Amino acid sequence: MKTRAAVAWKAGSPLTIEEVHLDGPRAGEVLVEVKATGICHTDHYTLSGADPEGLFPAILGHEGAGIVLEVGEGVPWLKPGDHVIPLYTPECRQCKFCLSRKTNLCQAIRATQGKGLMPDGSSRFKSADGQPLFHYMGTSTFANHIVVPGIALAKIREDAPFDKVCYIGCGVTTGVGAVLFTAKVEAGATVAVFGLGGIGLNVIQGARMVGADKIIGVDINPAREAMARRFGMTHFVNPTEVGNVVDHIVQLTDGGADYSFECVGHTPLMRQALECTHKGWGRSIIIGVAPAGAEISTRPFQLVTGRKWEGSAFGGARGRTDVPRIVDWYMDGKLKIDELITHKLRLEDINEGFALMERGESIRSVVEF
Ligand code: NAD
Ligand code: AHE
Ligand code: ZN
Repeated sequence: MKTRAAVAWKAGSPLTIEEVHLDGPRAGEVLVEVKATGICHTDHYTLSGADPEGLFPAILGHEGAGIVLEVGEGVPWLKPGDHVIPLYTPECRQCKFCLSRKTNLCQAIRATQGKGLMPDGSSRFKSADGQPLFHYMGTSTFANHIVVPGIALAKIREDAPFDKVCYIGCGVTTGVGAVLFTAKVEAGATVAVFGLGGIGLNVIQGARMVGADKIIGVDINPAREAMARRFGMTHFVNPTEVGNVVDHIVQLTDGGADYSFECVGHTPLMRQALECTHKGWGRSIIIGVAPAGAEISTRPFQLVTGRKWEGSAFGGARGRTDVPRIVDWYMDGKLKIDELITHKLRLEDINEGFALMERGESIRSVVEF
């Protein structure tokens, strides 16, 4: 079939809107009509050329929601008409990783996904002149129609609005899940959040959901303060206004935060996030994605004295199991999403979504098809 997509031809260049060819689903695969997609900073990161796994030409996008149109053989749990959220972290429920119960990082299709291909090693997308286009994160939600492995689709309730719950496909789940599933923050804890964008604000609302006591937000953009306070932040720190961010947070928290989350992808901040946690038990969770070649460092003494450095991908969520529950939390009013979607765009205007992010003017831009 033919469909419309925003194509990334090369690193650093704007996307172009094209009519592209899409082959139908093979065994284990599903054809989905994407109704809406968010633009996450990770799309920006890959488009910039900083992603060592970045491939071009490709169709980016990984924060979508849509409707199943056709189901290949061997996917009995889905049928045409089902509402779904594509999962860049699938859940096969059979691989060593899924069966371990210790991680959400299903590896069933990770190798081909990282090469921009479907599990059989081929692409379903071609440009109008027949050139194969790479898939991205197994999702490519900047296309109006996509083919996705069945294990990479979470079935969600039909009354959930696509233009809001698409954000659960990455940002909401990543932020809220890092608090609930990765860190398992407890009521009364003190939490420091570095970076108050599309991810960090969801860490803040996760911390509020579990009853954290002090929730400290750190951002160089003063415009983030008001929104973060609405989501539960109790203290705002602008690094350009305090001498030493680590000392400042240690003072605010009587010795250090119980938990911190880095939601920017900047290695000096990752160090600060670790070092502002409490001696003996502080845990710092890296969420931000740093550019190719970047490395983190700290004095090993920070770890010897009981702080723990950890990471979280897709909030530690098992997509097919947890994403439908997170959609319910939103529909039941336990989670806020609408306020974070600051801009709605047509596919033709998708480059404006990237520009708004660069200028720090948007939290989430959502493209509706
Ligand atoms: P965003 O652009 O919406 O937000 C980034 C925020 O960081 C902005 O508010 C910006 O002002 C702030 N910031 C930038 N430099 C800063 C600094 N030096 N000090 C303090 N604040 C600073 O981005 P996002 O969509 O929230 O994504 C954040 C990061 O999380 C990105 O690196 C993204 O790739 C990553 N991410 C990771 C996962 C995962 O599963 N681990 C999932 C989604 C996104
Ligand atoms: N390709 C990058 C890695 C990017 C990365 O860490 N991605 C996160 C999700 S970001 C979503 O916005 C993730 O899930 N990582 C686990 C995985 O298996 O990719 C690089 O640096 O190579
Ligand atoms: Zn993302």
